[in-house]
This record gives sequence, C-alpha cells and structure tokens, in this order.
Amino acid sequence: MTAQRRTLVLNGPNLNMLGAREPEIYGRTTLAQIEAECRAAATRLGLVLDFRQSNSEGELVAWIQQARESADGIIINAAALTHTSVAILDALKLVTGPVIELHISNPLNREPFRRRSFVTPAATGLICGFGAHGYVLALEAMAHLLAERAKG
Ligand code: CA2
Repeated sequence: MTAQRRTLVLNGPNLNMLGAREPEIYGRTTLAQIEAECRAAATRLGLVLDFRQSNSEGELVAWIQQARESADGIIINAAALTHTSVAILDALKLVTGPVIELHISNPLNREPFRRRSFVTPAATGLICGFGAHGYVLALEAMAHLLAERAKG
C-alpha cells in the first residue's frame, strides 16, 4: 500500500559533488551511493521514494510546492541554502506532512554562520552529524511518523 508512504528526499547545492572533497567533514560516500542506500532502506521500510538534487533554489522551491500533492513527507538537506533561504522556509511552511531537516555534518559545531537554519522553523525534526547514514536514519524516522499519522 502506498497511501501515506510517499517520501521526497531533497538535496541542495553542491551535494552532487559529495565524495570529491572535504572527506574529513562529509565522508567519501557519493550522492549516488547515498541514493542506493536510501532505495534499499525505503524498500525495507515500505516507503515510496523520490530522491532528487538541485543546485537551483528556485527548482527546490518548485519541488517543495509540488510535493504538497505528490508526497506525504519531505526529508531535506538544503545544504548551504539552509543558512540563507527564506524562499525554502516559506515553501516548507505550506507543507502539511512531516518535514525532516537533515545534514551529513553537524552544523552546530562548525562555523557560526552554519548555526542559523531557515529550515528548522518548518521542520518536524532534525537529524545531523551522523554522516551519510543520517539519510537512512531520516527515512526510519519518516516511516515512523507516517505510520503514526496513518493510525489517526
Ligand atoms: O552537513 C551537511 O549536510 C550540510 O548541509 C552540507 C552543506 C553545508 O553548507 C551545510 O552547512 C551542511 C554543503 C554541501 C556541499 O558539500 C560538499 C561536500 C563535499 C564535496 C562537495 C560538496
């Protein structure tokens, strides 16, 4: 059954370059490998997965708007836009399903400018600092939240 189980995973700018630099912060896993791990986890958890990446703020906003119809929950690693984008915040505020903010690193123990998030005010919860495995943790949290919602 796919009702209440469609999960959109959104990835922001430069995450398509994962594995190419700063492995001490982000690890060596590429975004393609993360997507494969997410697909395996989604199958195990009974989620229908839509996994996307864009370097464009406008495209991410459009996808969030579309998700109001096409997804039951959103997991978002907005990357650098986390710290700058009122447009993403405004789009996420219109989403009625669960929103999970995700980061590979822990932005709270890095540079001060990473401590401000424009995603957090619209997020149901936040997962950060667990490396690429955070994506699987976020999918597990989403499966739990959607199952709870389905109970009514
Ligand atoms: O830790 C995260 O997941 C971040 O969202 C990653 C963003 C950063 O601006 C946030 O503060 C935290 C950076 C995404 C791009 O990172 C790359 C890492 C390695 C190679 C290429 C890009």
